Amino acid sequence: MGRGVFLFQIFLQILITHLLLYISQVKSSPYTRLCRSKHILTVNGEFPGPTLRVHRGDSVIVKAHNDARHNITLHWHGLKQPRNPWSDGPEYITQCPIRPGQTFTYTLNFTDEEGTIWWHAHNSWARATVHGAIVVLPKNNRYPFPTPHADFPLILGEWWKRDVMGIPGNENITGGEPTLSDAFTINGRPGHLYPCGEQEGMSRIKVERGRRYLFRIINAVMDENMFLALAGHKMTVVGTDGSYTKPFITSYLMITAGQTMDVLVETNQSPEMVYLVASRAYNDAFGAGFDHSTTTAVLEYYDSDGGSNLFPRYLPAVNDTPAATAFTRRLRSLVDDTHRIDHLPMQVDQRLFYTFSVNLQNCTVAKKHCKGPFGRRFAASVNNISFVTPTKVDLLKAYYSHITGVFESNFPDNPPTKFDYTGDNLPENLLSSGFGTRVKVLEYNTSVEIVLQGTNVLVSDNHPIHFHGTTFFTVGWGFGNFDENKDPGGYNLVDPPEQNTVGVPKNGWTAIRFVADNPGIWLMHCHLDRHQNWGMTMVIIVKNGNTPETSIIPPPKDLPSCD
Ligand SMILES: *[C@@H]1O[C@H](CO)[C@@H](O)[C@H](O)[C@H]1NC(C)=O
Ligand SMILES: *[C@@H]1O[C@H](CO)[C@@H](O)[C@H](O)[C@H]1NC(C)=O
Ligand SMILES: *[C@@H]1O[C@H](CO)[C@@H](O)[C@H](O)[C@H]1NC(C)=O
Ligand SMILES: *[C@@H]1O[C@H](CO)[C@@H](O)[C@H](O)[C@H]1NC(C)=O
Ligand SMILES: *[C@@H]1O[C@H](CO)[C@@H](O)[C@H](O)[C@H]1NC(C)=O
Ligand SMILES: *[C@@H]1O[C@H](CO)[C@@H](O)[C@H](O)[C@H]1NC(C)=O
Ligand SMILES: [Cu+2]
Repeated sequence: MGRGVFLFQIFLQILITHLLLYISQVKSSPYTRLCRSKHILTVNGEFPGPTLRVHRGDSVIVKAHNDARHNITLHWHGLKQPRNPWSDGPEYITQCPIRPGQTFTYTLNFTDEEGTIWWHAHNSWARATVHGAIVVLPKNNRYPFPTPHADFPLILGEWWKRDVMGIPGNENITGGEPTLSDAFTINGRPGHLYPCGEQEGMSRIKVERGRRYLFRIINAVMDENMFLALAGHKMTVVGTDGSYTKPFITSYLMITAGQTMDVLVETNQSPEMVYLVASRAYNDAFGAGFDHSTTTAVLEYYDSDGGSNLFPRYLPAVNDTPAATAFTRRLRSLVDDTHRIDHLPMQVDQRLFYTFSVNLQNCTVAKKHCKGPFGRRFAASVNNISFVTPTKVDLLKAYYSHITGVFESNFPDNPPTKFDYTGDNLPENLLSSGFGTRVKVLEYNTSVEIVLQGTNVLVSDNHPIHFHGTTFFTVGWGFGNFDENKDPGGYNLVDPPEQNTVGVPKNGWTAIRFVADNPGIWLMHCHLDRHQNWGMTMVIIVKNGNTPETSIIPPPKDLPSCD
């Protein structure tokens, strides 16, 4: 394929508690899937990329050397990055891209997270292939459950026969939907239900009988929330997004784009069968999902002589919103003598109300650029503002160096127009959004509640909303419009789940709380990349506190410049 070789190289060096040195060599990365070969952007030639294994409390230096022909940045999804927005990664938000030939050093301090988080590229659509797991082990390996025999990442992804780096540009040119992928994948492989899936090999997880394993499930899919089920075995959910949950047993998961789930599995079944992990989209919006595509991987006992494939008894249908919400409802934080949630604000200093809409812009350019519904262009917004990403300088530099004219500090606390957000047949004049680079500024240490309200403006769906720079507690959610008089009475202030990504229910709302104690510039966006590209993004600035210990650290010396 005459598309050139896209390589990307990264050196990992773990300092402080471990003196391990990981040096990885670049390799050319041709991959064949669905009987077609192409070159993809990878870290160290691997797809999915290498797993970063650390203990809570470690500091890690990652030297990211860009040996590709594309710009790149890396984001550490779920890592709080206290006082260090410089290493957060989103392009033109906290840094300019690392250009071909350049190196940038990310510093990762693992302070609060424990469990599974992940890393991915945060520029254009590079994260489709540039992603991997981050395993944060507890100090002294003290888990709040019996120590698992072993653990495995199960990374859900997507595969396109075409070059993914062309997708966002093309989508912007046409104004329509981005090209749908050709397959979902588990650990990089589509599985036996796709053309050529069986010949090209399935992802296989080999287990011993009579053991307890920890599966670290990551939804790295670009554009879908996912259902997942495992044949023959119960799954016990014990964590999500780098925090522990009260254990619960389930036969399926709904994991939104960007989330992680830690799941214990006891290998107590007969080795006479081969057990399948199966995953398909959860997508309840019109035509946006692709329905019948199910990715599979194999769970196989070492003493198995290869019996027949057992498919999970129950995997919810693509539009099964009740199944999605029944699962989500069960997530609760683990609270005991050693796991407290004392950073959950009981009193709130600032209440914000943000609407999340998919919009349509009237066609003001040539018709070939208006391939969305009704001959218009897609957009998406938060409080009716479609975010415009700067291109000449990143927001953090503009903020830190007092460069004016890059952003405005007037992101609205409430939607500019009140309407029946989740009503049917909403009036035409609600369809179009405004554009802008507006940020919300929070004083240091503010206790914040944000109600995330989904709307039915063009179409409603479950939007997986991801916050950088903080975790939050999901204290409530419901269908329809949030009722400020009634709904807070039903909040869970005892054991709400602590998350970095939450699926706002289709035609519903979610209330989250957090303390703004991490100074910096932090992105908040929908983790469905088409919505993010259309503008369903906003930025929060948390101001410095009064002391050096509560302020942003100075920029690293090798910070890339946009010039
Ligand atoms: C990160 O951890 C290292 C090592 O403990 C420390 O020197 C550094 O100050 C930390 N960075 C921040 C921003 O706290
Ligand atoms: C997207 O398209 C619009 C309208 O055609 C254009 O103004 C804008 O510059 C494009 N953005 C990118 C990133 O290509
Ligand atoms: C978009 O076009 C529709 C149909 O022609 C019209 O009713 C509406 O007012 C237009 N909206 C804007 C914001 O111009
Ligand atoms: C959104 O902003 C656009 C452009 O300013 C405006 O035409 C539209 O009425 C606004 N819609 C809502 C719901 O506020
Ligand atoms: C943050 O706010 C809490 C509660 O209001 C207060 O107890 C604490 O001292 C504040 N911390 C700082 C560093 O201002
Ligand atoms: C790569 O980044 C530089 C610096 O911001 C920018 O000027 C250039 O346009 C980018 N290249 C692409 C292909 O986006
Ligand atoms: Cu969305």
